[in-house]
Amino acid sequence: MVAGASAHRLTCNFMGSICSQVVTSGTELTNYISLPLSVRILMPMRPLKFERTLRAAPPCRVESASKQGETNPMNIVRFTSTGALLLILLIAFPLAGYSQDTAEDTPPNIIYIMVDDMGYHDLGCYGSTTIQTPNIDRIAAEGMRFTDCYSGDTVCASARSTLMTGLHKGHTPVRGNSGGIPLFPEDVTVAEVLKQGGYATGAFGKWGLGNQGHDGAAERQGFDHFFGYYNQWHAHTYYTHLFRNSEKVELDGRYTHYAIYDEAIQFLHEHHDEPFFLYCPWTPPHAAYEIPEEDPAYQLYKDEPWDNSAKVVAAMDTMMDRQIGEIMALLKEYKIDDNTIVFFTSDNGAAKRFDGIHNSCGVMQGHKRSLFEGGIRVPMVVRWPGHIEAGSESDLPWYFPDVMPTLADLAGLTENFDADATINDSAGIKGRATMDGGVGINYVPEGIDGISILPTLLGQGEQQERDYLFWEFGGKRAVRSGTWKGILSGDNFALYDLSEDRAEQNDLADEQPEIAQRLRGYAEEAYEEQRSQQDDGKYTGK
Ligand SMILES: [Ca+2]
Ligand SMILES: [Ca+2]
Repeated sequence: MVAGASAHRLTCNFMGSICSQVVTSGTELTNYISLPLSVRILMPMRPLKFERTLRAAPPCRVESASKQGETNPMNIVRFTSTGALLLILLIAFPLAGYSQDTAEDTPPNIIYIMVDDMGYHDLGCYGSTTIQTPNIDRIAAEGMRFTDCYSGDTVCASARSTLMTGLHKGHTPVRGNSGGIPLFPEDVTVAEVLKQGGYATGAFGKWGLGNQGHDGAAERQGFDHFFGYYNQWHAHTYYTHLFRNSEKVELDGRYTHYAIYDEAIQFLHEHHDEPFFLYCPWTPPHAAYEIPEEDPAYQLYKDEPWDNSAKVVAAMDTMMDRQIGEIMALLKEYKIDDNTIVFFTSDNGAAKRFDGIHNSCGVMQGHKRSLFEGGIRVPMVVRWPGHIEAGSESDLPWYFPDVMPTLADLAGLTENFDADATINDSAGIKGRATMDGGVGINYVPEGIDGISILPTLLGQGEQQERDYLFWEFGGKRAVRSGTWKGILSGDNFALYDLSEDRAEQNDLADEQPEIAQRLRGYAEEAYEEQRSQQDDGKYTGK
């Protein structure tokens, strides 16, 4: 290459023993010829499709070195001659034919961490100045932060039902909050979808959708392994027994969340070398406000001039942040950091606002058990290096029912649709092909309320739009459409413009009658009568 001609950068991701090497000259590149053939050529922000058939790897991206791109420094191969470029392409493409069963054909691992009753503003990356969450803040800095993400409900169990089924509160099977109202066998969960896609599935924390030994139990709803509380009333203390796949486990006074965390880590150790779905519906900072006094996170806040619940909530958040930092370090240790997508969120708004201390809901009205923004808007940060742009932010309104189709999309489970297969009789849902005469369910049911938000996460493709998001609680209904939010309470319908009025102070229903009428129509159409909300056994504390 003549002097002054632009150099080129070829960005590749070589897996296996060579993945951490940085090559600086064309000469050294020839060393790769004799290396193992498990090679993946993978681009940051590349189109995403995990096909399960042999196919050619996508071509490497070649870009001018004078245009400084945001590439992963670990995977940069630099060279300065077109000869070397041709050599690399010649090397790479024959190797690409051997990419079957390598990471190229492997869907990403999925970690979904959902803490309990954490407020929208209780993280540094959402403006907290009192609660230290450096590791979660780093997930945001290295991934995408959502400003307008919502839970599917304003309390624990039904929020989990919307998350697990892709159905909003007007359709989802579990609408009550006793913790003992069960999912039925025919209800399709996120875990069942991913399990049919070959994922190892584990849940560690608070289930809330059926008691131990019943059909709603997590291990009968797609999870290979569950450890924690089945009934959320059981989760109102951190010093009790737990359950592992419905078997009672005595902890002899150990803090339950430590045990839950340890078992989640054990799951990672056991499944790091295969696609896994690690679901962590962790219980902190839900009341009771309890944490071992010797925990470093409590020590951090013990001398603050706050009431004790404010100290303990902060400590619980910082404790989980520390554990999340350990999980992220473990992903790096296992070299699965770049093939693991990590979600962090809260299951509903803050249980207490802590105004004047943490200001957990900021200007938003309400808190847990309210359909105002303070009750349903939640933090959501998502990290997947090389795929989700670092430090990005989105104001897309989305919520828990979107998780199932999004994760299925991530896992490449959106092919082979069978519109005629009936897979959920009670909900009248038709959808994807079934296995074994409809017992095991393949893929995402048609007719769910959620949509995939993968195009937004990846910054590519067209994000599907929809008319509205829907919530119901205590006889009130709420909808969001664009920046408009409406709340139906009895005969009264209030309309707010969230772009200017996140506090929902100014009812514009009279000023904007057409918009109010449209949203009220959504609120009325979205709700269908619930099926039996009978507990499968009242929680007895046993
Ligand atoms: Ca909750
Ligand atoms: Ca099921």
